[in-house]
Amino acid sequence: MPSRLSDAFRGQPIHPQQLKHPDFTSLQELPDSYAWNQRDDDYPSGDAFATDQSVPIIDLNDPNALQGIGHACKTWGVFQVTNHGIPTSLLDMVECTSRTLFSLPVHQKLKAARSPDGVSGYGFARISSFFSKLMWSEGFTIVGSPDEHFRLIWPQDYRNYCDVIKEYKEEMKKLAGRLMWLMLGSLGIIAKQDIKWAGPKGDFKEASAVLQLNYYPACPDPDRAMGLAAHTDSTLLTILYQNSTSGLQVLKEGAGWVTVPPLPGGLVINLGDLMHILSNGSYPSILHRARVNRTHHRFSVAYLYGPPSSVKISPHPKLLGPAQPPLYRPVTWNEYLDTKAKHFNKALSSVRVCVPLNGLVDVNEHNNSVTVG
Ligand SMILES: O=C(O)CCC(=O)C(=O)O
Repeated sequence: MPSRLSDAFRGQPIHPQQLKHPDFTSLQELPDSYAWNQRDDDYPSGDAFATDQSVPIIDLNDPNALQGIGHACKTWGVFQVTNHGIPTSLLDMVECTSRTLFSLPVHQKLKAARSPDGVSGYGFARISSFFSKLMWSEGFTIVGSPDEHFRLIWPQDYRNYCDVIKEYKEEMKKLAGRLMWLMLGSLGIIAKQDIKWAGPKGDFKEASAVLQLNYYPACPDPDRAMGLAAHTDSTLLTILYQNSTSGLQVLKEGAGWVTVPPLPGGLVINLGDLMHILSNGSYPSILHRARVNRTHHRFSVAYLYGPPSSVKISPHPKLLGPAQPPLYRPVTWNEYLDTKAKHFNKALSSVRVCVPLNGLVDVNEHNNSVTVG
């Protein structure tokens, strides 16, 4: 994990109002501070309009998975995977850990509260500081080991919960490395030496990651509430587990907000801003948000994956040529997080060095007002 990740957020401390976490279960009506209007974010609001488009599903055992992933990355920037090798029992255990954590009384969870300028721990969505309205969700961010924070919450039996998280992170790391090669392969980058930071074995051993547990309590007025506002992730890629309650939506150009339905045993893979940079703008970093449900609680677990802290991500040389100049300057994950924390809705354009030539379109151009993830 980038060691300076917390520094990247210091410019945007959480507003004190956002530190007073409510007990959602006690709220029978949606407080005004949680009621979102169209003007509270810059994107189409309300329900996704009818579309026959759906996020691609890729079976990782399919011999044509690479082609399927290439197509999904280019046209959507998000897809779901099956046969990914993560045991269902582990997904169940991580959901159970998350459910147990979030169902604790607020005062107990606040023992592990994220500090105003920190990253790890319990609290509101980090992106809350960029919006005037509050989000109907709770989060728990795990950077490195969960031991320190879990010990505060469960002094007696934190070890079991820590073991689940550690195992989950290890398995996710392997899957993320596999997905990286599939995505790179689909861009025509296939040799291990083409990505030096993948390491001698090509297993991306030094990669960084953050685990984000999200909880969206049942909400008395879901149409006016927002679980997590529209944002793109700063990552190379994100692996999202969602429980059986739907809520994740992605913004598909020409179709509006498309719901990504929970797929039993499946995982959602979305591309982040760093992959958009690496692909020189050809793979979109997908704008997404989470809605809430009137009767069902929703849980999701996001594995946010990026390069080692010293590595600069830049448009890959194999994708460049006289008619394809690099669109972005090289950035480390830390530098990009710094940029995103300051200019969240202009982060990609602020690291951009040139406009595409020959009528080529930067696929994230329409996302000019993306927010930090
Ligand atoms: O809960 C979800 O479906 C989305 C979560 C997400 O976007 C995030 O944690 O950054």
